[in-house]
Amino acid sequence: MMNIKTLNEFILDKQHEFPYASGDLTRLLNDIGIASKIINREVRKAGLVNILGAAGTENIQGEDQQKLDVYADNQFINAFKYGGQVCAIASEENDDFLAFDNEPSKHGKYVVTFDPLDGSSNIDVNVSIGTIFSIYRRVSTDGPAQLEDFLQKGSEQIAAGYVVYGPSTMLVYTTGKGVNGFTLDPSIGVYCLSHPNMKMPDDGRLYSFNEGNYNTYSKGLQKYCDWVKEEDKSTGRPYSCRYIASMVADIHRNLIKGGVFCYPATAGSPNGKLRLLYECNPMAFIVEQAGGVATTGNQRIMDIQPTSLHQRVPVIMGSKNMVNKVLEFTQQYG
Ligand code: AHM
Ligand code: MG
Repeated sequence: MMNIKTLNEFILDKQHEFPYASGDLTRLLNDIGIASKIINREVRKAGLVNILGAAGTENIQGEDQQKLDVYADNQFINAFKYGGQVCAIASEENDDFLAFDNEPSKHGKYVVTFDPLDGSSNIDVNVSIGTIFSIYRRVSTDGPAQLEDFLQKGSEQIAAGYVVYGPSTMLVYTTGKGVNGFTLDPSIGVYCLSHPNMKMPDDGRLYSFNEGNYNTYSKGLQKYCDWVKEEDKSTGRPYSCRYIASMVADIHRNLIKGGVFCYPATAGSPNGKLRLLYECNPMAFIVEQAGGVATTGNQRIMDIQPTSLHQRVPVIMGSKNMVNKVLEFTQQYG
């Protein structure tokens, strides 16, 4: 037998870590893996859309072409709707949450929030994009799921993860017991454990800010952006700027190499750009589980009490010492 641990085997092996586990979470995580492989197949054809038919038109087989983010959204909704474990979902693509009324899913004990295809500006230019998901236990007791099921703090997450569609496709997830990464072997269509027990370095030399917004940053962040460019041997400065504009890919790289990612409040978006429920909380859970820090600048991301589905929050996350350095500047200069 080859020394390969597949995602399915791994999830099953871990089931015993949860007392009274019924296998529901195991099935749910497996469903997410399958949906992500279907999305991956479409993402890999993205550049062919002009040949096969543009979004909103029919391709040469007479099938409707959907925009990739809508396609990904539908794949996940169907996976959850017919999976049986999830009673309701909320996603970036839908204004309101969606409570399933079919058997057996309407009795599912979980709700899921997700961003089906994040970094959408990168789809058309063949640059990495990602999927982000977050799983909670429903808190309402009967009938269809309620808004309160979704407005739970990030600290209540049962599991979270992301898929990055890069040169290879990787699924990274946590259930609160460390972070593990799986790479899709496209030849056999199986995710294989490639990055066991991922740990974010405490230090790094990469900073991931959209510095085009510099003029609208707070004084403290401007000072930090100036500081990273100074020459200083002892701290390895100047640091390198790395910014893909796909949150998943930026944080994935920083998780492996060490770095700090920031999407702060700007003049145009006083709460930042990124959404708490399906972008910041799941990525914060992963980052913290890997030993990093995720904060708004004033508060731990996962301690925020959400007030609405599509709420935005400023975010600074990454290597512990790098985030703390940013906070030194924001605390000193505001
Ligand atoms: P999207 O949900 O519309 O794709 O936007 C989210 C993305 C993040 O992946 C990324 O971190 C950010 O937007 C980049 O924004 P900007 O182009 O303003 O730097
Ligand atoms: Mg998004």
